[in-house]
Amino acid sequence: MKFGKWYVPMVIGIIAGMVAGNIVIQPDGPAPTMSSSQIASAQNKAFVPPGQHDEYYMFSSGGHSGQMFVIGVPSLRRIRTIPVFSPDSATGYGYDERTKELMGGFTWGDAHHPSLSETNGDYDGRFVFINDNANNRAAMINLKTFHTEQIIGPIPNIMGPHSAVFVTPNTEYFMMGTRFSVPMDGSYKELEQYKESYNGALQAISVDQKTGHMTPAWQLKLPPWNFDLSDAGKGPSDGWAFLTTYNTEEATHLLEVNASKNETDYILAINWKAAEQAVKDGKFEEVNGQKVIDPEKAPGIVYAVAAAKSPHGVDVTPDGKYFVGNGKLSPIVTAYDFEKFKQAVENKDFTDEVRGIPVVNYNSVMAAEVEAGLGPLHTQFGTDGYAYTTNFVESTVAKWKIGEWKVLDKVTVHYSPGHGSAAEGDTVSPDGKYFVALNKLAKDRHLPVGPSHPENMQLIDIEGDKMEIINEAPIDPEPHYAQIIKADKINPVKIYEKDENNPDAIWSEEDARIERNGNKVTVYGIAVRSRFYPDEIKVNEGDEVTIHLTNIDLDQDITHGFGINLYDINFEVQPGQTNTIKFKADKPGVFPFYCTNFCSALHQEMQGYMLVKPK
Ligand code: CUK
Ligand code: CUA
Repeated sequence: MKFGKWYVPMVIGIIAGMVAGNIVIQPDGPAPTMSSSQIASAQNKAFVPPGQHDEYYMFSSGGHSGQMFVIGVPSLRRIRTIPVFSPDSATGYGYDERTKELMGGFTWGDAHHPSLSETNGDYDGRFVFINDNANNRAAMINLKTFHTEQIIGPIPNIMGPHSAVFVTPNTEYFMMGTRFSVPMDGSYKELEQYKESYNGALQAISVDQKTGHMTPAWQLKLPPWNFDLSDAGKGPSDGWAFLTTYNTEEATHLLEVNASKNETDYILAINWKAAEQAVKDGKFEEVNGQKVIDPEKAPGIVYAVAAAKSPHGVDVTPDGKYFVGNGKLSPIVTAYDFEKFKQAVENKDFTDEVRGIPVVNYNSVMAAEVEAGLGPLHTQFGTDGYAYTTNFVESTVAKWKIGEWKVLDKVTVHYSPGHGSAAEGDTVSPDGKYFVALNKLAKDRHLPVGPSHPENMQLIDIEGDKMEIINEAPIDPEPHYAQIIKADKINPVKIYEKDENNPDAIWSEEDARIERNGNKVTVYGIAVRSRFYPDEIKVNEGDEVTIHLTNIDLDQDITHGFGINLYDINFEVQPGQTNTIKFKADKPGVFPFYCTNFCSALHQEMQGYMLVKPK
């Protein structure tokens, strides 16, 4: 099998670099400066004057911070951090009962890939989903409130759902492929039994269209390969999902580079509608409460096609006609023709079968090999068939065109881009205009802050023939992937609607009270500029205390906080919101509580006392 003209010495260089753990080839030294005309152009295009809003929201993964970052484009101003998998004392996330329960006892997560809900393959601004690679979880953020509303997991049988999440064109499902293989029944098996007893999987999670709530639907059992970034088909390829694998060697010690031994790995094409049908037909096994489909027993679901050495992301073109695999250890991006792929499947034009998975004839379905550069990782799309691929090793973004299949322009970024994100760039109708390179290293691009530097986002104007860097900003670790959506698609609520039926809520100071039942004390309180009612809470040492607090200030942006000194408690109530905390009054003494969130000129006066009477 041949993959076009390879730069053999470069490939060897990349692999040698990978082995040495030294794949970053940029020299240290001052960052290149822009010319005055470039600066003028950048100011003109990226400056958003005070008081004006950005044209786009960018939802970025917060990586191992466990959170999601909301950033304005083109200003690159960080507008909000949405706490998801880690506690956040600034918003009280992880302290009150609702969010404590959401976090399920974990204190961190590794959020990689946000996925905005779609209707007909276009972002619809309802929800955004994100995966937790560390703890096999998935979260849903409601874009009406920008709150994490649901977290599911740890989902049994799967491990490290990294190649996730990606939604199907009408958000029927979002899917997560696994990075790690494990014994799928949760049992103990030695690594020597890896090939027989370990499996990867594709997890499908169904989405309630009204609420956005998630339910694990089924799991597709896959060989013990590691799966990388995936995408759902659209248009003609709707009904299919694509995953790359980079460990067809089935290696357990990847650092010995035995996972890079094979000249080719695979892209898996998965007919998820056939998988859905298999579940309806009862062709699954129930394992730990999950419906597990074994493709060897339900053929017609999984196909493989060769891909250049250890591919990274696979992306589907806006028209759904091609899926493109990014070579990582090979300098090419391969475009596969989906129509030809379907024909090859129908004609059984297979060259091989691996673990019961038919391998489709590469030469029948390959449309083009684009020489993108060193270390191509991910591709996004613009208007008129333009595509933008991040090259990690050579720190560039390459622009190429579907159909022409050659690189038309390249821009050097600083440094080492992982993902890139174009405006609506993975939908059926990308906007063009902007591309943000999510660079893994900032090095000397910003003021030095000690040995470790932030990551670096660079905004590239992609409207003209030549790409132009017009803005950049540091960002905390780690924006793996981000999606950029038109700002007018999102309409958050200004206040929580008054919920008269919530038994925990009260709406006037007359209803404020403290109830005692044995050693259980329940406080029904309100926060209103600038007092708490009640503002004296008297309990006995050892009491089980529940505090329901409602913010009756039904005014935009009047959020109150509630922190208790030395009790490790702090939470917030947004306008119209009721939140609850429960704790044991196990420390006797006098403990002030106060509003932690600035709310008025009398914010400093907004306080009270909790008196815990010793036994
Ligand atoms: S993976 Cu490709 S660069 Cu987590 Cu999205 Cu990081
Ligand atoms: Cu209420 Cu500060």
